[in-house]
Amino acid sequence: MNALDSLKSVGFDLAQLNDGEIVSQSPIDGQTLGRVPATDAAGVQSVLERSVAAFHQWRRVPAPRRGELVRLFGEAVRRHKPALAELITLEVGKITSEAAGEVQEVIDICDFAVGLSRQLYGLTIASERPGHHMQERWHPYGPVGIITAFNFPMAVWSWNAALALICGNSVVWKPSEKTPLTALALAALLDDVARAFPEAPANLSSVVQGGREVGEWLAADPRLPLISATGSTRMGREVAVTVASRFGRSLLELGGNNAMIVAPTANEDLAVRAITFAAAGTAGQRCTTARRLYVHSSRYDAVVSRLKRAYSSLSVGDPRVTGTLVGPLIDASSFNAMQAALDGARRAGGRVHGGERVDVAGLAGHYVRPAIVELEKPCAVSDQETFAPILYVFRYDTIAEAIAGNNAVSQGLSSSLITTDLMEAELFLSAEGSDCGIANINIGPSGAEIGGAFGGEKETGGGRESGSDAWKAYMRRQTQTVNYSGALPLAQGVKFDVE
Ligand code: UN1
Repeated sequence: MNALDSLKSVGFDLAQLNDGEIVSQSPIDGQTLGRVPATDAAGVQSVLERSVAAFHQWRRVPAPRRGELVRLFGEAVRRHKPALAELITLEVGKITSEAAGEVQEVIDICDFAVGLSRQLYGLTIASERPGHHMQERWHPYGPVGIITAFNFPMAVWSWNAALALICGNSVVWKPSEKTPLTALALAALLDDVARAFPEAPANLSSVVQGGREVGEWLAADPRLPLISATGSTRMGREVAVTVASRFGRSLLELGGNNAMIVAPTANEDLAVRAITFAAAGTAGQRCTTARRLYVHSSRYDAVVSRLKRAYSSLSVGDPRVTGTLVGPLIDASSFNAMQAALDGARRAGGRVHGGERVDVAGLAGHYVRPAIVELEKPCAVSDQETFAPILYVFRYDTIAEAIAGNNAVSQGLSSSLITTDLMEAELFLSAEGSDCGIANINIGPSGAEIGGAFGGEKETGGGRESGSDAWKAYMRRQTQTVNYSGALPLAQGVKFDVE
């Protein structure tokens, strides 16, 4: 199947792909998959107007009915899973299994949101005044702006959209300009389901396409009380300031620089597999990718030499081919950024293994051998996130030193410790341990399930999406006090007697 067949099979009108400034190019071979028009300022204005109107209707629909819409959408995604996964592979270059895994995340969050649609619980609170009761209620919040990155072109939108919809909000999506087609395909499926759903208003979900300026228009517009943005720390910093300046709420999921620690008691087979998937999988293009590795001195030589062996046997190439584990980087600038980081590491004294271009017969994409870089100590490039498969490896002697290393970067998304020592594991998970939003034992930092809250601290932005109580970000909380006493006792014992 090609991209157009995938789009057609989910009911997308191909006439929309004729022309436009945004060109979807497959990282597999550089081939143009389609072109879509960028939404201009007037277009964004009218989308927002219609999205507000949709919100005003949708907030009146009972939450479990809103959940039913999301259930039907999840069913549609299930039916079209292979075509959607194929489109992710074509537009982002993920291997087939990982692309299918991403679509599965969409299905999983829909299931989660359906259950949640009957569990938007508030609290009842004991009032200090006789004949009064207090309660908290959660109300729909408004149209939600969702800005997503290229690397999870379906899952991250769905984490936001599935929750936003059951919470009674409309959604406006600005996908990455590198992945306009996956967005259109998924949005077309939701539109189909919504059209057949009696209570769903038109324009419940909209897509606006374009580059940075489109994101800026969304961030600046007070009609979007919540902006959920996933991407670089640079982008998040701008969005956060713009949204804060109008007292909007932002939910940010920005860069990660995730570390793994291999402790003296680690199971070596498990460690090598976990590291290789976390660092080289998805061609190093997950927010949760392992980018730094701390190995205990007693295990360093064995672990690093096994890792080098594992890396040299990784099959790099066409992600559509069975057996390929590492597909292409998204584009030339990503390849250049990777080479620049490796040069920086060499200048800092790092020993680089791998990282070179891999020629894949007949394919003009940017394929690389994932790199391992042995460093004596952290340096400028290992302190920053380069969105490519580079793993910086350090030696450590005490767990305190490894935890300090884990925490010594400005990002705080995910972290992991490979150990069979209970004390160390508990220390890592304690208040003195990892400072990240996600901390794992005996699995890598990537590949989180949707049931937990997803996000991180520090320059990762502090937002939490997906599972747990992340839904609260998509609603407004109202504290309500009802007086059924007939008298008017004031709180704090205040007297204010009026004749
Ligand atoms: C991302 O890279 O933006 O935990 C999301 C993971 C995936 C999601 C990553 N479930 O690796």
